[in-house]
Amino acid sequence: PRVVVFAGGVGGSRFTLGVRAALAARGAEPTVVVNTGDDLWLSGVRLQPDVDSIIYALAGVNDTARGWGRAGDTERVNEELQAWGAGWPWFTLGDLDLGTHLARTGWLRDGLTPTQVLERLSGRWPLGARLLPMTDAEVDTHVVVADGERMHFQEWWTRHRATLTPERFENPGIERATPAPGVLEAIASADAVLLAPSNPVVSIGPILAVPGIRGALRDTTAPVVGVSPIIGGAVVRGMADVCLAAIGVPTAADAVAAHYGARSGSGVLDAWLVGEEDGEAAASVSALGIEAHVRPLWMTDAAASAALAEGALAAAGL
Ligand code: GDP
Ligand code: FO1
Ligand code: CA
Repeated sequence: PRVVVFAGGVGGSRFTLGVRAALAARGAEPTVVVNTGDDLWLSGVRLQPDVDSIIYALAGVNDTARGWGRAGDTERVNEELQAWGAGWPWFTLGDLDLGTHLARTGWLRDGLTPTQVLERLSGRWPLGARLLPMTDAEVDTHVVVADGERMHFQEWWTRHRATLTPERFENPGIERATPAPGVLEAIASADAVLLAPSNPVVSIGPILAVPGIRGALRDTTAPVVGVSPIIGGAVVRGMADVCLAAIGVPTAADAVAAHYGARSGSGVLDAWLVGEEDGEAAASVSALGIEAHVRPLWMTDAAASAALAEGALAAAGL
């Protein structure tokens, strides 16, 4: 079957690992549409945190404890950058990770598109998945905080740890962006589209905000199945609760489903996987016109991620 996954970093890569395993048993590989809203320029290089999280996780070279970057990385170059006063003092660029950024930046400067660069980056290890950026446009996520100050999402998160109350999230220029080549085609010809349990506001949000992608989800003949990133009324890790509050959505599995909406109405979901801890949310999800499936949602290891992916595929009728 042809399966498309929408994904951010940590939740996205854990879920993608599960989907890859579940599809391997069916002789297929997923196409993953990755959020590029987290991307930024720093010290002359282009970073793509969510893209790199997924590449590293699929290659098995990721730092699983920290949740970003390469396992066993060192920080010699970073110390030197800090000594020069370059980059951000609160932001660490690992030595191995910098190799990725240098390779990517060089290819971008050679004139390759982000899609072509990602194709090259995907060739080093057998990833068992096709990775596509959501768009080739630079539409980095900005956060506007209480006093009207605007900063890059990475500064808001890694420097301020989401302690500055966000007024809104913006992706400047996204209204003029187009989906990366292959994205609309993959959605249109899919047998299932899965929304990973990624941050609904700053991971799945930017993907859905690329003009044409939301419409493609509404038009595809494939079922669209989402997995709740909220378990027992709380985030597993990260700052999705702060992001959701900023857009007026409670940190609850059914509220996130309502935010995405039913495809039978004006939304994008046919089915929604909620945790066993949120069994009572299932009724309100069904009332939205979205099929609710109660499942264990904890991706604690590869087997749990694969079981979750099996549940999502089953909800899509695969
Ligand atoms: P980021 O880009 O690194 O922030 O990662 P994503 O946007 O892909 O995913 C972040 C979300 O993943 C958070 O809101 C977490 O609640 C969710 N998440 C992390 N681990 C799990 C898990 O094991 N199960 C579920 N259901 N959600 C998870
Ligand atoms: N997160 C941090 O909390 N501190 C860092 O210094 C940091 C560096 C970093 C470098 C490359 C990269 O791809 C990701 C990095 N992250 C870091 C993670 C990243 O900021 C976020 O956790 C995700 O973008 C959130 O989605
Ligand atoms: Ca992210």
